[in-house]
Amino acid sequence: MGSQQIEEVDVLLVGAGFSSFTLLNRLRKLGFSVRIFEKGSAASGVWWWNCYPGARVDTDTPIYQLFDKELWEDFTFTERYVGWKELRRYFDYVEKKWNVRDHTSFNMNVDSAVFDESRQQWLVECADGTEIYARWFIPCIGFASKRYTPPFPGLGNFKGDIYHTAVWPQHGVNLKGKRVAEIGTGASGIQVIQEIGPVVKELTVFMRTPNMCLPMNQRKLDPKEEEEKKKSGWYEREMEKTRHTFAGFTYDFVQRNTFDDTPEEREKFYHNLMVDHGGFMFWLATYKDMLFDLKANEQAYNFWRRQVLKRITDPKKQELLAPKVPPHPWGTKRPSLEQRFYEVIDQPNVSIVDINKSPIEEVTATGLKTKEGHVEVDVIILATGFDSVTGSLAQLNIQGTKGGTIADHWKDGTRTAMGIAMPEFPNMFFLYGPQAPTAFSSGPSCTQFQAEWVERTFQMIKDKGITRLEATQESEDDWCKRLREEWDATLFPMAKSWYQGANIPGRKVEPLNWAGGMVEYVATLNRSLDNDLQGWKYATAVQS
Ligand code: N01
Repeated sequence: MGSQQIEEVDVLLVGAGFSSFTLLNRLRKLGFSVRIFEKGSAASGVWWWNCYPGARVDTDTPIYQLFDKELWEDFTFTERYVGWKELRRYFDYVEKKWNVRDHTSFNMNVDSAVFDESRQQWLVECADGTEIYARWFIPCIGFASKRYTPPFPGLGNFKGDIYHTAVWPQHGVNLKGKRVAEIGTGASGIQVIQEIGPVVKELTVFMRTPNMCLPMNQRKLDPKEEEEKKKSGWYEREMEKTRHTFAGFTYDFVQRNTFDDTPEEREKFYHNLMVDHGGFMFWLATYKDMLFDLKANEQAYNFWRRQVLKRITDPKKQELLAPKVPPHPWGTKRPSLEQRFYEVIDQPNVSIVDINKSPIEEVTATGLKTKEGHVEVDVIILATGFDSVTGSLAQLNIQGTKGGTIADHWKDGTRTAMGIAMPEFPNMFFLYGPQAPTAFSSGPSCTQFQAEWVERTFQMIKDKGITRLEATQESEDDWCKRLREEWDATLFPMAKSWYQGANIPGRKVEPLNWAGGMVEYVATLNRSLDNDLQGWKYATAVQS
């Protein structure tokens, strides 16, 4: 195809979820032409792909949405923690209200991008051969778009159905009365187990690490009450709070250490967080030393364990799900929010195979074989997660100015400038990706704050007539150093978690998320603009 026929835009956004929607609205208001390419056939990002039974958010209403009064004034969520179906309705609503569809092409699987020095533009190509030139290229593909399937021997021989939670069939799956094997107890696994346990005939959970789940305390929201809250300014106040906390939630660590309180005070405090409030408060609104000090952490684990044991009757399951000795410090792997998980897994039709003791030796035509024997099943559900955080970007063939791809740039370890850009990849930003607060934050908050920074940057691009903007090597070096220091000060390195890539065999184990908190992250981003693009090199139309 001749270059004259290729469409040109100012900005190409990849992925149709929170990040790209908020950017689209901001950048087109500044006068840039913007286009979204989305791989799926509708918007909603991860909620398009992860439509498995029970999939829902772990952030409370009203902060799991775009922070825009024009939007929340006319849309009221019905639950404290929203499910995937309602999120899809929400994205539909935003699409119409913001006229997103005119700017979006669906079923566009971007698989390569090359920076064309002569034009100072990215040439982006999709799997179907569609090409587009974009001066600015912004992948908004999140941290969980490359699913992970462990190479279980014989998986291809299984004659029943196999489903991965991250590509669940859009038409749903009827599991009633079936014998099901479920592998994985991360957020997806926990949600699936508690949802399907009551309807399947037999459920066998193949578990490697118990999840230290927290009660979600889910509830329906009263529409009238929500309207009142909107009128009273509560929604604005909640959204404002997210700007001042470690993880972009509405709550934060207290300014006390664990042993500042007496045992009785501590018990009462923990109870209030975990049992009365529920959600992530026991993780993110607790004593400020919990994720830094092992002794403090032990106190949290012991309280958590006592609560969980009350809900399980089977002694074997008790020890597997809440062992005396924790597999890692509490909260250093993502705790999942559960609704009735412990009661469901305690049911007689649900069994657990500890695959540390009895690894999956083989998947046969009719089931799974371990040292304990052969389990016959009709369906296998893989809730085995993702090549998280870096996998989304590294799987694309995005080539920088020195010819290497992002995967090449990261061959000795992940490197970014402020978790938003990289040297050698000019005119490219990425949101909700590696080395940002990403997995240590509420997604809509993180993307909102990054998008605000991108908007400010584009205002500067417009004002100065910038045609090329690239992070400096010093900026990347500095960020990697700071990122490592923040990480090493915490207990996170002690868990074999996807936070540091340890879930993928052979992958380098390294910090993939910024553990220094949202406030410092946003301040760092803003400092670079306040100091006249410190950490960036740029060219203007006249120079280029
Ligand atoms: O993935 P995971 P996920 N053999 O990686 C196990 C977001 N999310 O899809 O812990 C056997 O957490 C693995 O075991 P182990 C959210 O941020 C949010 O559940 O490594 N098992 C683990 O149990 C979330 O945290 C929601 O020992 C193997 C499981 O598979 C993130 O996405 C809902 C194995 C994978 O868990 C990822 O969640 C869903 C093997 N070879 C997802 N390899 C919300 O609620 C892996 N496992 C918002």
